[in-house]
Amino acid sequence: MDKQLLDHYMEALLQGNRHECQRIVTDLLADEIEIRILYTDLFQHSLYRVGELWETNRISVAVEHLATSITESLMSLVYPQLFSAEHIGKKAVISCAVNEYHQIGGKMVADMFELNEWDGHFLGVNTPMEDQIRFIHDTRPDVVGLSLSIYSNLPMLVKHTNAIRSTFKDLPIIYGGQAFRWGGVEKMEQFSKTQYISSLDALETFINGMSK
Ligand code: B12
Repeated sequence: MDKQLLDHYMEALLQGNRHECQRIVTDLLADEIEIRILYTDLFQHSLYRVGELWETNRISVAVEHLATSITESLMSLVYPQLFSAEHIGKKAVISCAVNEYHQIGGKMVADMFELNEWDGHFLGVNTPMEDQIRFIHDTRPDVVGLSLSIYSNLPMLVKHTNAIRSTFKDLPIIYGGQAFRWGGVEKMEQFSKTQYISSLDALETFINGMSK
């Protein structure tokens, strides 16, 4: 994506200028930008930048919250495209691991399933394991996806996976999220039928393979 546009968007985002951010996204959608590119090159890129600014005390928690909420509202601009996709009867259940409050990545993953003609059920943050297992039991998905942003939550993800595996022996489970930048992939892939997926690009390849 054009650097000047990125800088301009970032400036508007940090100022809380929702209208300008919306105008930029609406223009990109009118130019038929791929949703995957919009999500990673604009939304993810700017939120990672927000994280760096926050970590180094150059912006306040209030500004970070504002940028996050603007981004979440902009994702809904994609929804007309999302909901017009045909459905092929495959289902994915995506949620954040227990104790995880970062939901945008998981939401993007659920949207990618929808865009690829699946039902992408997103259960949000910190969903209790028992409720998630009941939901899986009721909906019988073809795959479950778990998102992890905080590396210290890895033991919860192991516990979460154990709980799913004890009831659903063959259900494919995919993992993702930036916690894995600090390790943990081998630990999760010790479980049968599990896979770490590092990007939305790799996720599309996975979905295409599962759609056949
Ligand atoms: C917004 C934000 C918050 C918000 C989240 C609100 C919300 N509605 O989601 C709030 C305020 C709740 C928050 C809280 C905290 N946060 Co925070 N947060 C962020 C921030 C700025 C943006 C997160 C985001 O949306 N990123 C954009 C998305 C799109 O990126 P993503 O999550 O990586 O997702 C992509 C991929 O990873 C992948 N993916 C993600 N999930 C999955 C799942 C599957 C199945 C697959 C296949 C792929 C996949 O696909 C996505 C698209 O490419 C990040 C900065 C950053 N680098 O992201 C910090 C960040 C994640 N937070 C951090 C921290 C430390 C915290 C707190 C501990 C702070 C505190 N002291 O309280 C708490 C922890 C809360 C908790 N228990 O979860 C650190 C984590 C560092 C670490 N070592 O783990 C970061 C990196 C900031 C930093 N630089 O220090 N945070």
